[in-house]
Amino acid sequence: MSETTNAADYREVNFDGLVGPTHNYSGLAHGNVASMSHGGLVSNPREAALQGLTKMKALLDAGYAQGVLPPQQRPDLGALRSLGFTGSNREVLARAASEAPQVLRAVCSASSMWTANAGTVTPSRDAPDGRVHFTPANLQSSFHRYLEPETTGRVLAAIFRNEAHFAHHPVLPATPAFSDEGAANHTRLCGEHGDAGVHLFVYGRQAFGGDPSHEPKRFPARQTLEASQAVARQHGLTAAQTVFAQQHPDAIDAGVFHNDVIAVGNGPVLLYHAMAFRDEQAALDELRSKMTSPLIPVRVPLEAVSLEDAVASYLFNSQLLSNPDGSMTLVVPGECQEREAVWRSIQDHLLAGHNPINEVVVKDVKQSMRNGGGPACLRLRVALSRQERAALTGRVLLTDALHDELTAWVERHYRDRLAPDDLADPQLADETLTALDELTRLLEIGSVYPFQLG
Ligand code: SUG
Repeated sequence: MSETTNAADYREVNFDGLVGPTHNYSGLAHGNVASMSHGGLVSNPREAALQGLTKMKALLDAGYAQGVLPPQQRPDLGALRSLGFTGSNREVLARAASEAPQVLRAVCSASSMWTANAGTVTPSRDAPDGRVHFTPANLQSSFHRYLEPETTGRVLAAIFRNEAHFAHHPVLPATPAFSDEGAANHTRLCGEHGDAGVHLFVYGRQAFGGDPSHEPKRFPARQTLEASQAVARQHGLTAAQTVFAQQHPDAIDAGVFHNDVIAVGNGPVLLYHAMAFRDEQAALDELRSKMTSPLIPVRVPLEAVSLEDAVASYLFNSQLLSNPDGSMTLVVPGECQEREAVWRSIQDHLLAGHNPINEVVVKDVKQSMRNGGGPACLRLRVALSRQERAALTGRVLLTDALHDELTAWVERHYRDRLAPDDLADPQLADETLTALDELTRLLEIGSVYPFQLG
């Protein structure tokens, strides 16, 4: 942090992932109840991208700083070639469709839209060298997401290019012991965004020497303690700045595949479900002992919201945003209105409770929700000082004009219907490349895609 930067100069920027043109439902994510139950449905990529842009615009209009990150190149033809499919692009797609349809679906996934999994970010306020630190997540738990980090790293390095302000670390070894899913399992708690923060890393499993009886039985734990510790080390965070807490294994088995499906923090507030942590009291005690401002826990009990309701509604995958008057706004997905217990809990525990949350805004992100991605999954939070915001490369901070251009771009290029069989259509691959080439020019971020790099 430069000497002229003070706490009030910081703002949290939510960088939402633009939904890519191949958005589809392939049932790829084991342990993600929505993805598993919607596999095979026809998707609407245009509607999905427009729902995302509408959310971004609503938050911009409400006075929040909003950023945007581009989608990835899909189908990932390079991945198909590395798996032995040869010939022209058309031949590669046709062979993959007939010999390995599951693999084809995976290389078409638009999963990079969930930028909460793009990586972990430490604001300059907390880093020893005063720079913002980034580690792209290896996402090694599933093949379709394992394909993301290389381009993610290039995109982050292109936008946060200025070395005086931004530091980029290598992806952790993509092996189960260092399984890393990024900011979805990381929460920074602080007073104001520019105050010193404590970093809560939530893991599902300890790879080396962990007790197997503490692990989930049905679904995989996607984050290891070792991965979280390595990211904290890369970013120069000390023991006094970090808390490592284990996620409750029963929650993972009920479909809570990331901590951000059962808890969300902002400033000093930690909104969480009673089943979020294996040892709730220890996690809270350690947070309290390390934070410099008082922690405000907002606990939703199991009797009020069952794990099934939490997973179906994504109540905890909401965005919790700070307002200038000290109050907070919770941006929840539409599904919260459809579950009576959840909607009642929002009124009784959140709005009527003794905490800064005084507004709830409902947003429709149904296209993403059917794949298990709510409002919070769609954004990567980056707290930036005024100087750091000025040092960004490209047109990535949303304005009315950029919103309108992106909307027109989606309307020009996206299909309004994509069935699993359409993924083999070589025309779709061509359309996508044309759209992405235009997008990098529109965002002024330079060449980030494999097809642009040759
Ligand atoms: O990794 N779904 C994603 C959803 C990620 C949500 N992110 C956060 N909770 N932060 C996943 O499970 C489904 C794709 C498909 O089935 O087609 C998928 O990858």
